[in-house]
Amino acid sequence: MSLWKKGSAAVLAGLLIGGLAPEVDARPKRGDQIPNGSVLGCAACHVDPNGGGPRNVFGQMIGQNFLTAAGFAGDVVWGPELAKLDADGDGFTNGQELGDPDGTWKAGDPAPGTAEEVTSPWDAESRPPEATPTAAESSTWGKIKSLVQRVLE
Ligand SMILES: [Ca+2]
Repeated sequence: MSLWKKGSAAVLAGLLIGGLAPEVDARPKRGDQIPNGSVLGCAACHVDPNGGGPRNVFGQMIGQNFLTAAGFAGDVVWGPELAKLDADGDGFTNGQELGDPDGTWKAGDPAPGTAEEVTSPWDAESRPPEATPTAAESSTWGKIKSLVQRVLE
């Protein structure tokens, strides 16, 4: 192995050990910085469910505007502002999908809602279930009323 190759290998090893490894170790903390983050794991923000690599639309939203600092040292700023946005455009806010519609949950608080109700804020096909219609809404009169409302909108 030439001196150049040895040097390159050493630099590469240094990058892998010193540069990338801490990043991989450090970021799982962010799962504890969004409500029900433990339900979704790294997939909450990353395309790869094991974490690292490209971010999904929710992760991009956080990376662009809701970190305390750039890079892996930054913490997620969860609150009303991020909760009211709809990263995947499915009509449900990030907060509704994560069980904290008002964005009042704080890191360290018990997870809001139930794990079964958590949906993916990066996936427009994953949405909270529609509210079950009441008996009145299911009646013929209720259906007519809802049709009229849709026409008027
Ligand atoms: Ca969704």
